[in-house]
Amino acid sequence: HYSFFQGSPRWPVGKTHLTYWFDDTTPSNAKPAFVRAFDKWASVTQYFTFSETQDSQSSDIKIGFASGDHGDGNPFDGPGSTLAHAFAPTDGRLHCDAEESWSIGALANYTDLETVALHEIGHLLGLDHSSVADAIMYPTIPTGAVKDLHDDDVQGIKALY
Ligand code: TQI
Ligand code: CA
Ligand code: ZN
Ligand code: ZN
Repeated sequence: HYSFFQGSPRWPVGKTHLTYWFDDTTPSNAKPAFVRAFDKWASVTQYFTFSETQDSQSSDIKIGFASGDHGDGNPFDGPGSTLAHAFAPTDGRLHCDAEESWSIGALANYTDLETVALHEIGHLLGLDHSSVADAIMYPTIPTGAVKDLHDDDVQGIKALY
């Protein structure tokens, strides 16, 4: 079953459009994977819409790649282990560990960026981890085919918004 963060933080009532911004550490081929992940959340929630902005100041969500200590108190740890993290609403920061072997699409020995992006966007929207093994918010990285959102993820986001 899905769960929320302590206190169920969420984006404000009426704020259904969120903008995202890629900092200059984001590889250009990573962007379409994020765009697909945002589109998946938008289509299942029928609540949120997302669009890219070039204006970091006004952006709701800020995406970047970093390695080691990158100034937010949650240092990355080199290849493996922690792959990415995102903060609960309404922080909006989403960071990927630049030292991972990322792939666009499932590939043996690589981590599929779109799957991780789907999971981290769930955190950005207010979902904590789920106990349903097939849910995107389940705290184990799935292997093989790129995963889609599960009914449990959709139920969770619909319960929060
Ligand atoms: N990063 C953890 C995660 O996103 C960081 C984390 C732990 C976290 N607890 C949290 C973030 C609570 C927000 C709220 O879960 S990770 C997976 C999964 C990670 C893990 O790199 O370990 C995915 C990133 F679910 F597969 F384990 C993406 Cl999909
Ligand atoms: Ca790592
Ligand atoms: Zn970080
Ligand atoms: Zn997680």
